[in-house]
Amino acid sequence: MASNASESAVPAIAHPTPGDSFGVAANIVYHSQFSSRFSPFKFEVEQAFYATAASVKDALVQRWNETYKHFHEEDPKQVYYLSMEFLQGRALTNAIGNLGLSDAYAAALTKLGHDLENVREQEKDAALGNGGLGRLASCFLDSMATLDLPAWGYGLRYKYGLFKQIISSKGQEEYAEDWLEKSSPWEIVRHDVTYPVRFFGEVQVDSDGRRKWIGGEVMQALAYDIPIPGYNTKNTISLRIWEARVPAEDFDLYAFNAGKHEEAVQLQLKADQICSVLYPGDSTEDGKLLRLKQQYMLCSASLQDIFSRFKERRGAISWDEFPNKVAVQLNDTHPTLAIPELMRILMDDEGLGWDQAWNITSSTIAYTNHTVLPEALEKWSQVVMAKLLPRHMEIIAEIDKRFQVLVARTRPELESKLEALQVLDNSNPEKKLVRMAHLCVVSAHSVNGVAELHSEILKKELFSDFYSLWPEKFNNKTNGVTPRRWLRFCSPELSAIITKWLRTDKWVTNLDLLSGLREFAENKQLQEEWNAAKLANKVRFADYLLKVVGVEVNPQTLFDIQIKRIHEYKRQLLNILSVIYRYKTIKEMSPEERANTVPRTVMFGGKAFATYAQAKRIVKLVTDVGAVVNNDPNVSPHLKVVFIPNYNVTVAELAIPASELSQHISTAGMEASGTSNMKFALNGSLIIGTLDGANIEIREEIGEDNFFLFGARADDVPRLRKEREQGKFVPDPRFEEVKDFIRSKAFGDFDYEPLLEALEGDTGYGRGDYFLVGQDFPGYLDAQDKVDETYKNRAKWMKMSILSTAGSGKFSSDRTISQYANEIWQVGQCRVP
Ligand code: Z57
Repeated sequence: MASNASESAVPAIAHPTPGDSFGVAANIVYHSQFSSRFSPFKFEVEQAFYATAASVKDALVQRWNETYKHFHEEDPKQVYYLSMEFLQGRALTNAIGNLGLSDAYAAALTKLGHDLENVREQEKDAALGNGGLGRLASCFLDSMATLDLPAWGYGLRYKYGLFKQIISSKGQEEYAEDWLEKSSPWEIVRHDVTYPVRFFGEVQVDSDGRRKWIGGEVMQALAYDIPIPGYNTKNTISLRIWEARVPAEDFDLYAFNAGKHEEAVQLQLKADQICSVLYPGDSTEDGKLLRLKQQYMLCSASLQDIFSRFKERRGAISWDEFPNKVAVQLNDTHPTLAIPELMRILMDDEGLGWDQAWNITSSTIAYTNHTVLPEALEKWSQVVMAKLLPRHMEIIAEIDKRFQVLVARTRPELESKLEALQVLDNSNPEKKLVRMAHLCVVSAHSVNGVAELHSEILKKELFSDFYSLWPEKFNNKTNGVTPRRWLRFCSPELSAIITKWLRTDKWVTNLDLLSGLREFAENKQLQEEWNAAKLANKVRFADYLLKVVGVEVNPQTLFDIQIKRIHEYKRQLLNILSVIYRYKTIKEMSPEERANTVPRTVMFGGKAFATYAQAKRIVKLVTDVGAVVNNDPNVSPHLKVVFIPNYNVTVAELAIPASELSQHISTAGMEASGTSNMKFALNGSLIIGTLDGANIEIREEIGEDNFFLFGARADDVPRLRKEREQGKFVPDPRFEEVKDFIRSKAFGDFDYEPLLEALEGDTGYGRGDYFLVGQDFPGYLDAQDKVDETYKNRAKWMKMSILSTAGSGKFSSDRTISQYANEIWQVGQCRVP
């Protein structure tokens, strides 16, 4: 088993190169010997992981230094992606894969008595994000590095990332997850990169009328860099995450002054709090002061860093050059404070006038919207904002004032709507608010949605009047996912087949080449190989479920998966209600009829926001249904229901390649894009879904025959909701039957009434079945019948599966990022020679 590293007959330190597994082994041994985790008596799998990661990090840091040296010399325009979330997952497989060192590391570890498969399992997910928005940011970093763009990601270094989900008999329970417990092997602390960040205080006016923000609490932001390697390129960029600190000098100063010791301790606590925890809301508004502090920490530190880089490269400063050297993309409204902060720096620190500062700010900043759900649109109290950031509140009020003047001057007919359009919402004098999305739309030069339908809804509904003012600002950038992590590395089996049939592996960086598979979609040989790869992935996932979750699933059954945050609009409830209907149906069948059904394993995974009661009830219902169905000896050979606990990036990497059918069944108009739909299609999983978000474009690309479509159209939703409220809706008897079955306590005596109640038209809240579960139920059952019928025809299913992959080329984040670079950022490639 594990060998003693000091006994290995390998030469001392060498740089890892593809052909040289001895050199790689030596490098690992070197790191193991100088690692605090290493004991000369053992070199076990955990030590092996940290030593391997340290060795890989050497290679990354070397490339990373070269990359930024090159950027510095070439001085191109750079892009800065500001995001409160980066959902990175594990890094080892990705790093060695991108470096082309997978085989070398596998061989080296074998020499050292280890197995790469086991070693990589040691790594904890970096879960500094909640869901789609955070994972998108991480896919974008991978593409920006791979496309040789001079780019940086900026985020926060939360101590606790997304909570760990444990499923007990009570349902979901949340536990803190300290991803830094054993330290992260990838980050590099940059004690040379720190900036002061101020909170509270007041605005002072100089004799010359210049305003200055002074006083308050001053903390320090300390940079940590995580290297992000591109695929097949030396370019390695950086995800820079900030940690809040009290500078040691300050602390000592206070500490030696006896009376102020307490104050020093308090400030330290406040600093620790800022980066303590990721807010775990996904599409939920969270109006907490601490969250606003986090947002400002990100914006202030990142902009200071951007300014210092801008200044460093030019002696005499021409501020109008700034937008030619800097592009800032805001990932949702979470980093909106970058707007008033940029204005403040330009005016108060650099002495520019409003108009010049405004032109620079708006040409620099671009905004991406990720949701139209009203409860997810950030609004901050003006009182809170004025207290925490007095100068920013002044600037925001001035932006609002000038916006009103502009509308009055240029579009008097909008006068009546002005209040609803303003940045400041003063409609309730007790609770005056800042509408962060309006601030973004008014200030940025680009506003984009994340799928065609979503971008249309932004123009026609959410921001329609802004669109009439500035049509040129609005654009679409359909999301994408990185084909490295989401196909090449998570399914090496399928990747090898694709490479074999396309006779090239160029598809990894040119995903459109996948369309070359179309001509072989009916080829028996390909279908057989395809089926075998999918089956291998199913077996691997079944092993995981048995080992980690303790449930037995049969890899010969249809693997049907819905994994995403639990939300009413995503309609996991629709899925489980149809499962209940299936259970009832199978239960009532004769043994002969049962033998004729398509056996299915229906799997759910996802986290519910801790205080989102309905979402948690849905989780509970799924597990309760599973307990009954899986233990029913007549039914369980034909149907199993599994809740996969603690869904995260690593679980996704196992589940997606194993999936044959995936569910993307949101109420039309509510899912901005979805990105797992792209990952599933890419992996040959067929989609059952509504005409929502990117589903529409996926269906267009892979062909409507290869997509199980059902449900109301986005255009019809408002009318259907109204009809529902007016009691005009006649429910399908099967819908009523399923609800009655739950009410009969068939799945235990947990109180499901609040869930069932919300499905009725007359809740008394005027929001009866807001998500149209009852409306879409019959169409959904029909679509599921079609799934079964199709699955019985293996050749047909395989053809559809191959065509799903073949049609996924558009959904590479390389395509998305190229569009951002060309159409929004005007940033070109800068490749390290
Ligand atoms: C989040 O993950 C998304 C939107 C939000 O407003 C917040 Br807050 C978090 C998601 C959307 O729900 C998905 O539809 C979309 O694919 C994803 O962002 C990336 O754009």
